[in-house]
Amino acid sequence: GGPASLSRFRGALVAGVLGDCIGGEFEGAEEVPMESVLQHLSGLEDETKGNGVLEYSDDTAMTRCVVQSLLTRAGFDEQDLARRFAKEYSTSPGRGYGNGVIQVLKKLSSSQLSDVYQPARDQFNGRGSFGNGGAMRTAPFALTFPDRADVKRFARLGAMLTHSCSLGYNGAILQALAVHFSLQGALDLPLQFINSLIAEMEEVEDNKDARNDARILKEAEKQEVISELGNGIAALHSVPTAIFCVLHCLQPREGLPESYGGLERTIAYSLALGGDTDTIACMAGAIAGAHYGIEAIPQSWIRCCEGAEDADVNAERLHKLYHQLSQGG
Ligand code: R7I
Ligand code: MG
Ligand code: MG
Repeated sequence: GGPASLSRFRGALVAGVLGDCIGGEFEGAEEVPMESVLQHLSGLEDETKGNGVLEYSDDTAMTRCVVQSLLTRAGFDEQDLARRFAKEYSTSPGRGYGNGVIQVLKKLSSSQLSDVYQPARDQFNGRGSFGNGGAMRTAPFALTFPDRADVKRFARLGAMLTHSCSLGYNGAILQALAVHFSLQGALDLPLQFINSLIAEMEEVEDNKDARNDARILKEAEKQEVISELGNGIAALHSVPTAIFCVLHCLQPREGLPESYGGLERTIAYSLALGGDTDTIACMAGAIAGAHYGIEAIPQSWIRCCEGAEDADVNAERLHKLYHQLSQGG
């Protein structure tokens, strides 16, 4: 499809869900042989096996909140979104949320909260979380707002409800911009795609907070964050990885079945990296889905994943909203 076509919207939202559901199998694994990935994926196609449904995790649960909030409010409303996050967590607390963010979600449930951004600011001794939880749920902002300045502004605010460290919310901006550019067809010229992202992020990160927080992460790494968590739970260590997966898999790659198209390659490759596989595959899936469109997604995969059909329906609604907003100016 052309820029911002319905197929791209559907591809982005559905492939994000698939990445999460399919990637959950390997989350936290240190090394994942490609053979295991391909086995897992071919199991999805074998319907006689009756795999049942692969459940989605916090990545999709929170993305769904963002989608519902944007659709219901026809734009960004931090109170509404905060309420939805809190409600979703209290209804289904077992979706694999990060350890820190649970505190925020509990505080967001409190009715006498005057500033919805405050609980996020109190995280990690007042520095805020640098986790990738803001980035994992950010694609809907790119699928709602045609204007790039709006994508950046609302991706940032949406992430700040749980992630007030600049590494956390800037990761969300980067991921949203990647979906935004992919939706316009920018991955047809990969080098230009990367340069656009770098140019945008240089502007976003040109301030004291961003420079300061980058140092904090280096410090935290020394304090064994990485060895404790495995790679990838920091936004800084997963959003660029997700973008890399998409770029790397634009072409056929050795070790991956020739029958695979680019979207299948992207998901497979994301899983084989190990670490935060559900989140990296979710983010890579959203970017790749915006590029390849819904036709590139195997039906058998869609059938296996909880929430994939819903995502498809919601993609159509976002598509409508996006084009309404772009006409309204
Ligand atoms: O970022 P977040 O929502 O977690 C998302 C991840 C994804 O992989 C999901 O699929 C799910 O598995 O979780 O949750 P946070 O709790 O804000 O951050 C995740 C983890 O990063 C925390 O539990 C901490 O271990 C670590 N972390 C920090 N550690 C030290 N100092 C995040 N920020 C800090 C920090 O400032
Ligand atoms: Mg998860
Ligand atoms: Mg994860």
